[in-house]
Amino acid sequence: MAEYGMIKVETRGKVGLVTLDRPAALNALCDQLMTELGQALKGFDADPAVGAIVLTGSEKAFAAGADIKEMKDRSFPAVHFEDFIGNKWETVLTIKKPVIAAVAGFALGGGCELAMMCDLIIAGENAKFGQPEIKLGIIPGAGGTQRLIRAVGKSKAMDLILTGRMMDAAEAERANLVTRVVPVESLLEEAVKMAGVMASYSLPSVAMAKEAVNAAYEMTLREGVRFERRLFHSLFATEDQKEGMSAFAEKRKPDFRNA
Ligand code: CO8
Repeated sequence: MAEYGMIKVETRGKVGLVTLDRPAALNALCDQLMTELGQALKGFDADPAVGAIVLTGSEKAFAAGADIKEMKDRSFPAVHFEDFIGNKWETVLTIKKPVIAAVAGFALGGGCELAMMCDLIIAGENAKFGQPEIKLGIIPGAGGTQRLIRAVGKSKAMDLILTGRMMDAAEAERANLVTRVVPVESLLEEAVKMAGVMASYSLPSVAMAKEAVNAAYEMTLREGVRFERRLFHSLFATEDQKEGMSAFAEKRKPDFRNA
């Protein structure tokens, strides 16, 4: 497995695990870290032995945001011309396998945005989410204003983005930003267990289910339902659909081949 400087990469069964590992800066998301993260995610997506991915940080921080020290002297022409954040930050959106964000500690600014780009978030009890960019004289730049409102609604999104305050794990669960909250000690185990369940199914159906749910962000209901129907029909062309339904009828466990 490739060696990285700011992340750790390993597999647990059929689950690919990426751990952000820049403790001295609370996993601030600098250029090198985002480059490495993109490479690792693409590597797992291409690896047939991996069926789902967990992205996590440390107990203290998932990620405390984009690297402020790296950004602070950048000019408007430079960030505009290179489309600062651009593809490098959005690699996670191109991954076909499920990506679970397991968040303990701070998920702030770009860290919260990165978690929201994943397919779902599980939080440790000490998690703190926020979009504090307003305190720096900027606004969220990696989708925060758009994804937070879709997750938590307008009032809470405005509250968080305009005050820059942090929201704890319990509030994030009530607001539907996270699917569930677990003790910090069991966060990784729970996330890997959940990813393992996803990885046990037929990859074409898992990838299409994820694609269809994510499409709801960008389509009208009518378009989305039509899109879902097309994907649903296409799965009848897979061997795994025959296997899954035959196994049910024969009262046995299916043997999915991702085919
Ligand atoms: N960037 C760079 N360094 C950071 C960052 C950061 N975002 N966050 C923490 N660090 C560093 C600190 O500077 C400190 O380094 P050093 O020891 O060398 O001084 C080290 O990490 C530890 O941090 P603290 O001493 O501050 O730790 P505390 O426990 O006292 O406080 C906090 C923790 C509250 C998380 C605090 O560090 C903090 O407020 N951090 C900044 C949070 C923030 O404002 N995040 C938003 C950044 S802007 C952003 O994400 C915009 C995204 C736009 C899209 C992406 C574009 C690329």
